[in-house]
Amino acid sequence: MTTTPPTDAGSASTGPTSGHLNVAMIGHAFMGAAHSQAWRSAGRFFDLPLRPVMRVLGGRDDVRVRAAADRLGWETTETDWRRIIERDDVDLVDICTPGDSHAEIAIAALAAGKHVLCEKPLANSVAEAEEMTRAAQEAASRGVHAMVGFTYRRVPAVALAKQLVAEGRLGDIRHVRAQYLQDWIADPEAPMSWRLDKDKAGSGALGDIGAHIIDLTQHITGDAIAEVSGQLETFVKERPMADAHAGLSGTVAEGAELGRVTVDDAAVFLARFRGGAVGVFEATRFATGRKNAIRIEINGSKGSVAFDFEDMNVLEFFDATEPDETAGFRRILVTEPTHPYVGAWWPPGHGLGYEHAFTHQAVDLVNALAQGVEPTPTFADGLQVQRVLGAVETSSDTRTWQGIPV
Ligand code: SOE
Repeated sequence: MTTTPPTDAGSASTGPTSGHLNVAMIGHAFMGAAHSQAWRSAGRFFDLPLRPVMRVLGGRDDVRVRAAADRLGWETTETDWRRIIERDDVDLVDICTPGDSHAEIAIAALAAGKHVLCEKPLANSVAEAEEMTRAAQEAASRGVHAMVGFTYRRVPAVALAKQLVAEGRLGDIRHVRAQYLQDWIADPEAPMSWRLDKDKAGSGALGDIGAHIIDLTQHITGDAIAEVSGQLETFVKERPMADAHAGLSGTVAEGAELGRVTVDDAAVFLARFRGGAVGVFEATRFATGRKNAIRIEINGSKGSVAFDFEDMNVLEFFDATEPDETAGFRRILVTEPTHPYVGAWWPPGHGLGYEHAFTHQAVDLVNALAQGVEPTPTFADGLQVQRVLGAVETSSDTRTWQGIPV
């Protein structure tokens, strides 16, 4: 099962250029909106072998899910995700719910023969991620595929950094320096939300944003973290409860009770990579003034790259093989049509934003499915990141270095 015949052609699909990919999405908050715009725009800016059709949106509250479907462009709605995976007119299930439901939905969808795109982190625990990976591997043998949404891989400057490393322009990698800095809960009065509840989210800054820099650094370097020594901290232990459907900027109800924060506010760790590089990682929601600063610097024997998402159309590159007189970090404006993904968009210098990486993710997923190849990052990649997250937590609890099983 991969394609559905196009309804307007009135006959069975005759090849990869004529089919549709019927998408169902579950969840319609911040990530749901980001994924919706990706499904809307992917086939309009990129030449795709299958046309994504936004068939059905899932959400628990009928009124809210209908309003979201109208706003975001979905044809129909369902209030029970189980009905979604039973539908014959759904080829792919896009999971944009909190982490506590990822495993159950993904495993059931794969068993029902639906491809799956699952938001990061893959799961709330290593055990769940292992189960999901087993389900994905079994499904792959039936031609049904699963992908985890480490979206920032598809930012053009990040893709260019990976390309430079793969071409050997950095030589042997020695240092990995990675930070993911936000400040949306630095104010102790910022409301309690599901992202601060361990049962819902699995962990705090560590899993929500630390997972991104773990994935990004491993992706760019092509290497894997071998061991970690970590420290987690929760600065604000109780917060006023938010309105029921609060997102990142939720509001506090009048006279709200206090709720207990059960996750980390900040996570820092040292890492050793299998290839010999050493790494320093920091993920926090308390870096006042930093809104979404994903900063990655990688130093190799022949050069370095540096990236900051708050200036996301730029990649800094230092080529140590150039003469000392003229060598220096250069700012590459990653907006040329020859840069990864950029050719489908605007003329040089016009720049892309946060949402474009989600579109690129949808494009790569559709292309992989049409070609019958495994889309990446796979659930196995998501599991490996989950193992690093688990090791950082154990390390922080036990004050010991922890190895990451292969
Ligand atoms: C919240 O911290 C969040 O929305 C993350 O969950 C996303 O993965 C990241 O893209 C932006 O910040």
